[in-house]
Amino acid sequence: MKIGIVLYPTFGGSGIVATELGKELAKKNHEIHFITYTEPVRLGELRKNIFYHEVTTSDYPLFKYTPYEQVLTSKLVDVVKFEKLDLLHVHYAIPHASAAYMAQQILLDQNIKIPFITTLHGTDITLVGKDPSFEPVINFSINQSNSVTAVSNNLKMETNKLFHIKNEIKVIPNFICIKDYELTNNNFYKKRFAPNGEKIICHISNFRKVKRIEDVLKAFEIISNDIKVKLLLVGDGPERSCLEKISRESNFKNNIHFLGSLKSTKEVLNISDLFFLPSSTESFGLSALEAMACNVPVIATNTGGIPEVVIHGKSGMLSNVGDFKNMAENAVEILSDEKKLIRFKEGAFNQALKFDVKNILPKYEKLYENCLKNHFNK
Ligand code: GMT
Repeated sequence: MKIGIVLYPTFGGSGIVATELGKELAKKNHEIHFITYTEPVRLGELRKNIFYHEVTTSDYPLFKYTPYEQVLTSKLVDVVKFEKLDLLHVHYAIPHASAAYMAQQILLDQNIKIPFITTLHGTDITLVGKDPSFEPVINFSINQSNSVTAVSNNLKMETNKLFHIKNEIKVIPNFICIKDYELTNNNFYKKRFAPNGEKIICHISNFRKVKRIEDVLKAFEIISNDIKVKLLLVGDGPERSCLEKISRESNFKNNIHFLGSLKSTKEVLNISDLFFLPSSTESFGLSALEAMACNVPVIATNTGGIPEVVIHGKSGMLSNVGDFKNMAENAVEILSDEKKLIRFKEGAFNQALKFDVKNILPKYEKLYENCLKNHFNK
């Protein structure tokens, strides 16, 4: 199949899932065309069956805001026609689903039929999408999609609650390629950050408010009273400078490291003992899955789709949103008992195996086949 994948190319989970999906499909001899505004961070080197089409906008003095959606639409029309694509798969509804719908209509006018699939990732529904300034367009373009998927049952439920959705939303969970997370020799990094055998806690995100990283700092302070620990914070975003200020003013400043954004997080996860994800909402929690793939148990909140990914008492522990004291207690319970820690590490890895690409990729391939069949039999 020739598939156009539209995505956000940044460190966010939706872009990572879309890029990894394209890479895996390319390995199975599908021809993949990534369409976005800059090279996706996880794309890596040139590969067989993978092409990248950049959407370039130009400024015109009249435009206060660059009309990205229109430029993307034109690019979709161009790529579908020239590369003879079979279908479009757009990740994150805003503005990709409405751009795909528009491209579909323009192509139809030229007697070219192409279906498009929309994958909902979370904030496109739960935070941004429900905003009245986006809602009618999102609602319409989800209903116009030839197939719709959500990354968790919870996101499907939220979408049906917040919008008037007429078509069936199929749940296809996010995935990881477990082989990519194999343990490597990590002594160098371990010594660098934990020279005296301290346990390592880490958090990885885009440092937005929804991640509640201040709860990681509060829990870390409590944990530090009982256990020798170091905290690694990976990523960047609007909350970073405020968090840096809090941490610099704390008694633990020498035990907290802000590492910034990393293209590969495996090296940090491979030296970590616990991963923290105290978000106020999370449709799935891809970073938690990546942690578990590296044998790292997760301390998280029992919100959104997280309980579908992290199993309380097995692959991690869940607390109510904002209950950093309970998160700290759970962390101490796991970290202070070596046998328990090993059991949780095994539990984390076993849970991650369920989301290995070999279990999830066939679901997407089947979806594509059905979508094409339905579209052309209409
Ligand atoms: O986590 C973010 O804020 C980024 C966002 C994105 O769109 O990249 O992540 C969302 O999609 C990920 C991939 O499906 C999910 O794993 C995240 O849980 C989801 N984030 C939220 O729902 C807050």
